[in-house]
Amino acid sequence: NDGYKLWLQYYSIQAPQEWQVNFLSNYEVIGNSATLSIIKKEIAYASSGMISSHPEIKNSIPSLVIGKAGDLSAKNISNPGINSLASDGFAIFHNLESKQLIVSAKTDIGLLYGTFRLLQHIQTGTSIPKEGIFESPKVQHRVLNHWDNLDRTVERGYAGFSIWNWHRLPRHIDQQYHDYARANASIGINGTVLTNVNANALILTPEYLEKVKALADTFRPYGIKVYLTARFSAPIEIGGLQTADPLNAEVQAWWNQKAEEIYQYIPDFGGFVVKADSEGQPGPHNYKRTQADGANMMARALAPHEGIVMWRAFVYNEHTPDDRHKQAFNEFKPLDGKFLDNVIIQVKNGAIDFQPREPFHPLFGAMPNTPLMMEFQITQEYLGHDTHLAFLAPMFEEVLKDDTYANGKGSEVAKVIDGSLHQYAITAMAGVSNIGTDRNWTGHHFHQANWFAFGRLAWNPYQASQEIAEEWLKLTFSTDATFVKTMTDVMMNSREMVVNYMTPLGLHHIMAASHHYGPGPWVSGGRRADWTATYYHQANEKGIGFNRTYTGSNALSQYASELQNQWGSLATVPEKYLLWFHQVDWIQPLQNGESLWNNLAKQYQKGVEEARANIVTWENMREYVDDKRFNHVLSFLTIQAEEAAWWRDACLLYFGQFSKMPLPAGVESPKHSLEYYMNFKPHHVPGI
Ligand code: BDP
Repeated sequence: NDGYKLWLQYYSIQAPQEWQVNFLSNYEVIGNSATLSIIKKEIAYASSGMISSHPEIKNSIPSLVIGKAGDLSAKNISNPGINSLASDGFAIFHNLESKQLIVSAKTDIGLLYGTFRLLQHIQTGTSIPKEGIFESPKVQHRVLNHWDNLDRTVERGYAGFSIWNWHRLPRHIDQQYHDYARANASIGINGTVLTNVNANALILTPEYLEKVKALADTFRPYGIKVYLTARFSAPIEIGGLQTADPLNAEVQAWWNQKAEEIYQYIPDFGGFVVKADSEGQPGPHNYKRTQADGANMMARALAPHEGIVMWRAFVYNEHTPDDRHKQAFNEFKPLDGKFLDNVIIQVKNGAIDFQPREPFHPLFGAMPNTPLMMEFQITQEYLGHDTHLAFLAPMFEEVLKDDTYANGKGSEVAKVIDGSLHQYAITAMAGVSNIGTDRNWTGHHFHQANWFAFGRLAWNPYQASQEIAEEWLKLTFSTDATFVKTMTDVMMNSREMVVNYMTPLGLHHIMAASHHYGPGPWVSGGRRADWTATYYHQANEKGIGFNRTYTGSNALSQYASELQNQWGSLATVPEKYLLWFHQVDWIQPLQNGESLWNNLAKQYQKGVEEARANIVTWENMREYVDDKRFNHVLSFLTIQAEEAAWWRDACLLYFGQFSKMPLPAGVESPKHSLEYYMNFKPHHVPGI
C-alpha cells in the first residue's frame, strides 16, 4: 500500500454487519449524468473492496436508494428535511414505509457528497442514526490554493512537483486529475485555485486557458470549480498596456475583456485570487490606489459572469515602520464596506505568517461590512515541512473557536467565517495545499489527514478535530479500537509537540531564513528586518519576547477590549501567547513558580521527549498497518525526533547566551556548540 488511495481505501471489512453488506449489494441510483456515473462507479468500487469476500444479500427491492428529491417523489419517497438543504447539502435517512435507506439531495453534487458520506459510515462501521443525517455545508466556497508555478515547482511544496502537467495539457488528461477531484469531492471541497499567489500572467493567455479549460472540464462532474491567481500587472505583461492602474479606463476594459474570454473557455469559472502589494508583488499601491480600487476593478469584470474575487489581506511591506503584525489591519479596516459584493477578503489565520501557533488575525470581527474568509496553510512551511508529523486540525480549531468579542462574548472566528456573525452574503475557506507528485500525495502519510481535516472544517468549521482524527484513521488504516485510540492521541498532541520543540510560550518566526526549515533564532540583518528572527524574539540580557502592549507596538489595540485586558497583562495572558505579546525577564516566575528560562528550556525538552515517544508508540502499531506505510512513517518519525533535538539545542544555546542561566535539571546538554548550529546548512532542504 503506497498510500495513493488516501482515505478512500475501501479495505475489506473483516466481519461486516448485515447493513454494511446489504447497502453495498442492493442499491439503486436513479438517473443519468456525469456525476451520477461517478456515484455508480464509486459504490461499485467501494463494494468490491469492502465486502467482496462476503456473500451478497439478495433482496427483492433495493435496500439503498440514491436519488434527487424530484426523482424520489415518483417513487413516493419524500422527506421534509430535504427542503431545507442547501443546493449542495445532502440527506441520508431511513424510509420507514419501504424499509430502505435513502440518500437524497437537491442536486447531483449533493448526492455525490451524500454517497461519499455513506460510504465512510460503512467503512468505519458507524451506522446511520435513526433520525438520519441532514447536512448542508456551512461555508459556500471550500477551496484549495495551490502555490504551483507553471514550471511545476511548488512554492512551499514538499511532496514533489506540481500535479498539473501543463506541457501535456490539454491533450492528455492524467488519471490523477480524476483521482484528485474525487478525493476533494469526498470531503466536500468545491474549488481549486490552480496557480501560485505569486502569479505568472501567462496563465491568463489563450495558450494556458485551453489547458485550464481541460482541467475545469475534468473537475466539473465532481463539483469542483477552477479559479486562477491574477497578476495585477497582467495588462502590462500580456496586454501590452503601459499601466495597470485600476482607475484607468483601458486597464478596466482589458480586465473586462479578459473575463469575457475566460468565461468562453470555462462558463463556470470561479474567479480570481489576488496577492497584491506584498512581498514584491505589484498592486494598487504602485498607482497610489487602495486595495478596494484594485479588488473592485476585477470584481466588476467578473460580476456579469457570477465570478468572485478573493483578495488577500496579506499586505505588508518593509517601508512601513510599524510592527508587521499591524499592517494588514491598518490597510483593510478603513476600507470596510468599500468593496463590491462579489469580493471577499482572504485573511490568514494569524497576523504574521502561518506560525506553529498564532493568536487569530485581528481583522476577524473587525470588518462587519466586508466578507472575510479564512486562509489556512495545509502545507507545513513553518512546521517541519513534510517530515514532521503535525496534525493541523487542532490548530485550525483553536483559531476557529477563538472569541473575537466583535458582538460581545460568543463571537467566535467560526461565526465570522460561516457568515453568521455579520450576515455575510459570501463565505469561503481556503487551504494552501500540501499536495504534490509524491506517490502518496503529501510526503508524510499522516499529512493526508491535514488535507482531509481542511475539507471537513471547511464544510463545518465547528467540527471537533478529535472526531476528524478518529474518522481519518479508521478510513485510512484500521478501525481497531486500540489503534484508533492510540494514534488519535498521537495526532491530537502532535502540533503542540511541534510548538514545544520549535516555538514554545509564544515565540514565533525563529526558523532558518527563507526555507524556514530548522532553527534560526540568530537570523538577523539582510534585506528586511521583518524577515529576521531577531525582529520577532527581541532577546537580550534582560529577557525575551515582542512587546505588543501599549508600551510596545500596541498591536494588541487591534483586538477587542476584552482581549486587550486579558492578553495585555502578564498576570492573565495565556502562557501560550506570553512572548507573542510581552517582553519578559528571564527570571520572571511563571504560573508554576519557576523562571521563564526554566520553563522555556523544559518546554523544548518536552517536545523532544514527545517526538521520541512517538517512535515507540508507532512501533507498537506494526500489527495494524501494512509494512510499506508503516516503515515510511517510522522513518519520518525518526527524522522528526532527531530534528526536535536539533531545534532544542540550537535555540537553548542561542537564548542561553542572553539569559546566562544554567539548563534546569532534566534538560539534556546540547550535542554541539552554538557555532556548529549556526554554521549548519542543510543543503538538501527544498527551497534553500
Ligand atoms: C509566506 C511564504 C511565501 C508566500 C507568502 C504568501 O513564505 O512563500 O508567497 O507567504 O502567502 O508564508 O503570499
